[in-house]
Amino acid sequence: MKDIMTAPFLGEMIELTSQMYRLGWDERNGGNISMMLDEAEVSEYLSLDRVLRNIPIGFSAPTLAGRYFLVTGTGKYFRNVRRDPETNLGLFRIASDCKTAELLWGYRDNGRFTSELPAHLMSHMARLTVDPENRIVMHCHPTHTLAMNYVHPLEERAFTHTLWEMSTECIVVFPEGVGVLPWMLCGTNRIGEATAEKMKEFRAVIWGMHGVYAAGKTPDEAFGLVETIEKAAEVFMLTAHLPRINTIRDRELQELAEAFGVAYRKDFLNL
Ligand code: 2HA
Ligand code: ZN
Repeated sequence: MKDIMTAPFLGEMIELTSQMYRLGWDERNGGNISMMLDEAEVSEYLSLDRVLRNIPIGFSAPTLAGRYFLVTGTGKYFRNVRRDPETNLGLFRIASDCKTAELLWGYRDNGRFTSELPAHLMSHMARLTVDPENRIVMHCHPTHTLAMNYVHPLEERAFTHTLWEMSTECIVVFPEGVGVLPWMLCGTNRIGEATAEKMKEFRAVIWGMHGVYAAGKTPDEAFGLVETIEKAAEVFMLTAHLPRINTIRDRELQELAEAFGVAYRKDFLNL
């Protein structure tokens, strides 16, 4: 058995949490990440029949039975993950009852997974129906995206359109737009269900006045989505109070999307 501290998936999780913390996206215990792993890669580092603890997940995840997840811990700070991954992260398998997490490694201080597990696992289930290769769901509180929530209508079409206008790469990076949810109580199955519903259509979902969820096949895809949204939101916040004398026009956004061959939300443009 190889040492789990050398596992590429663990290294990737440490990089993600450290970089997100440094970018100011995850103050204190803000944010959470779930990474779906293949049984074959987990079995190189852990004995699959050595379950440390069973933890109820509080809902049923029927299509995830037997799937493995590396997930940040509840109340844990992203900034501490590198120093002590075994306390701040956990690796578990969803049991055959679909309602229990079988902990194989981590949460060493008797901790448990993020309070946002419903939104994570429900989002994984939703993304897998539209993209069988989806592996990552991440949640964070990027500063400018959050700021924009207070001064811009929380409406999918308008929010997406503004982001697209703020930087040329936006429509290419998220041609399907961004989903938007109103403010809702976090940590509940209800916000999990609402997020998952949006995740069938969008890889990025704004949680009104809270933060963003993003999904992807790889950490780069999910991270890149948040980065691009946050950059556009920053440009918006830097310019929102100034007279706008230039913009990328809708026919130019269309030209871009067509030149890059992406399936974009035509109905989000005024053509
Ligand atoms: O606790 O970000 O949404 C971490 C959070 C909750
Ligand atoms: Zn949050």
